Amino acid sequence: MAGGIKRGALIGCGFFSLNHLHGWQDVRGAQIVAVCDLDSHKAEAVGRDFGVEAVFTDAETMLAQTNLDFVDVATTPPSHRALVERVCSHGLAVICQKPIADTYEDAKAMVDAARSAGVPFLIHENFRWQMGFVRIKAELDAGRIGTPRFARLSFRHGFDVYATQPYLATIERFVLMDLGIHLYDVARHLMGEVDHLACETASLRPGVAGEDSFTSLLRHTSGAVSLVDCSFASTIHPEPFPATLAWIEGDKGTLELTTDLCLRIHTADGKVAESVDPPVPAWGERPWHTIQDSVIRFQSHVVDVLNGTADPQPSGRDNLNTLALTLASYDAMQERRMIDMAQWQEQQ
Ligand code: NAD
Ligand code: 89V
Repeated sequence: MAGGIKRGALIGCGFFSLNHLHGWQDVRGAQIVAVCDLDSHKAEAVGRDFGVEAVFTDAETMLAQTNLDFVDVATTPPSHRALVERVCSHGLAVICQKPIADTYEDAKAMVDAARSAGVPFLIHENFRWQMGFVRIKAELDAGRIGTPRFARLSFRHGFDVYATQPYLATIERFVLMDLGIHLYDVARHLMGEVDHLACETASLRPGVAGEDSFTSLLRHTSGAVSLVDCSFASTIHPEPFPATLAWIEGDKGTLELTTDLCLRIHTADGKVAESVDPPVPAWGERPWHTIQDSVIRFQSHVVDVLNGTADPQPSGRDNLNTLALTLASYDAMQERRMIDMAQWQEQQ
């Protein structure tokens, strides 16, 4: 696959897929040459709007009839395993949106299918690709604050996410699977793997079936501790959605990411600050622009992986550990206990 324009297909032409498609148009080295959705109206509309002539309503037909290098799965989790396994059976690289799957069993099967097929398997998990977290990771790796020993990741808002993602109001397992999974990936990415986890959830907004807030405590294998909290039912002005507040303390300083997209670096030399508010893509809009910018960054990374010049960030295999934290959080809440993550994963 080295070099040349990578030919891709997108499966799932719904709300967020438009960001994928715009992102692929911005990325050098890849082109979407086919789209597929069970809903022919959605597939045809996306084909028309993005100039993709090959439009399908059945994934297998598309895979059989189209010369591809990779497939970008942008559907919701119930379809992820079947689609990823099917793409792997065609020997194609595959990217799958988060959550990778609703169960650990399905996720492990997906990872096994990609390994057996010998194909790259990435998860479209873009929070770690947001400008603020890219900068924080760089400062941590450079030792700017020494050894990290405490972190707080907080995502609290009152934005109407249900207008564009109505399914979020109907799923029994909601905010941990939708947003907690992002924050747990960032926590692992910045602070390392997790030894033990505790979690409390709450359902705050009437009419939302699942939990819409949670508070978690993570003990990392390094000995560091993270607090991860989230609410989709908060009243905050100005509305901070979709910004994550981050606070990371090391033995030599502190990294602070504010909800108005400023990175502050506190050390013995004082405090320096920089904006990590990315430009709004020509096709984008506030407040989604930080996520839209991260889509471009992530998809540019995918091309590097397809060209063999980068390792997947994150891979499906790596994302198993993020899914484990997410699913174990429900067990921690139900059983009111700290979860030993090694034991939890052995028992799956
Ligand atoms: P959506 O329901 O708007 O779109 C999903 C589309 O997939 C639908 O049009 C549906 O018809 C299609 N589909 C389902 N099964 C299919 C199959 N087997 N073959 C072909 N098409 C199929 O959902 P959405 O809001 O776009 O979310 C999609 C995924 O993206 C979710 O997993 C969500 O968590 C994720 N998401 C990620 C981000 C982010 O990256 N930050 C943001 C929003 C949503
Ligand atoms: O980014 C996402 O996964 C979106 C939202 C920001 C609403 O959680 O679903």
